[in-house]
Amino acid sequence: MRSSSGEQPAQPLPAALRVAYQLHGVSGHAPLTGPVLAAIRFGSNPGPVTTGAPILTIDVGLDPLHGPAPALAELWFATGAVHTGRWSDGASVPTQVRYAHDEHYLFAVIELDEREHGGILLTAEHAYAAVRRFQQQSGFAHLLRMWNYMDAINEGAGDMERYRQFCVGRGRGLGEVPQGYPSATAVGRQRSDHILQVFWLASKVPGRALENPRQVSAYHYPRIHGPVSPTFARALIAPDDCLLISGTASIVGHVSQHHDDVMAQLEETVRNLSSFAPHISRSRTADSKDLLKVYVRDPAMTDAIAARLRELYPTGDIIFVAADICRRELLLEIEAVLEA
Ligand code: 3EB
Repeated sequence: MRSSSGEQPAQPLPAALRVAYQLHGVSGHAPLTGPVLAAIRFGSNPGPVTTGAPILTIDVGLDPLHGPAPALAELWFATGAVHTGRWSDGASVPTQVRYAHDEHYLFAVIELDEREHGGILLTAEHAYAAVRRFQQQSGFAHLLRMWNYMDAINEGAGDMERYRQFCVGRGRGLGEVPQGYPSATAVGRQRSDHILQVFWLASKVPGRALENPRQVSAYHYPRIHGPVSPTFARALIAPDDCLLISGTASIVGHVSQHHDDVMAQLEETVRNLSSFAPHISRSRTADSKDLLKVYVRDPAMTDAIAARLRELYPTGDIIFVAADICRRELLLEIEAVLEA
């Protein structure tokens, strides 16, 4: 990573990762230009993506929470020419990976129908086994950031809860990751479409995983949270020095805090996010942005949450989407990209 020590980096640093939220029909967000690697589109009627170049489009069934729900897209800009493609494993029920890459970064997605793979555990196992095999031969060996969107994340009791079953399948499919885990998000859609959607950002050179001093590492959670621990890092510094913060909730140590009080959960979550302040890149410019995505269980709470967050992060770009969080007592989760 870029450092102030004056050492020469072993390889040239990739150009900075740039991310933007594009809100159609909302003033104050200028149209964005430049080659795009991937567009993640929210809502059931996503708007057009304004690019003529090859691009990976990922439509997620999470609804934006911005008043009269305009179309919302999250754009990951490319650092050079973009190539797109598809890859398939040889399994009897094949798993397809759609991807786009430039010289430094790769974005990819797997979408599997749970009904074809025998439930959430096996679907997650198939998806992650495919991630592993694809990554090994892709030329972009290092997982930086992963998102997992699924149906009914809190359905089922105890170890049968679907999130915990997902964690079992993910752990089995992915196996050991000696390079370290990526940062991640795992949340639930609020309307069923039977699809497990896994998408990720990877690179040719490794990032640097970070843990949160206020929290037990998820991969060391005690048994009470499920038979297989979640396999993600709390945050990761990408090769360009961009800080990718995982979905962060009101958890201290390994215990959920402030059950049934969304505003208290918000304050705790913000304290957790603040742990990463020492890792914000020193090479930031006036163009560097902070992007926050807030997953809100009860859409009626959006305005109160938004008012407080705009106070705390007046210059940040903040979007809100409706989602269920992976523990039923958790009412919100926030992920962030702090550009280098
Ligand atoms: C937590 O801290 C809240 O399973 O990939 C946050 C981010 C959470 C990622 C995952 C889960 C995941 O345990 C839940």
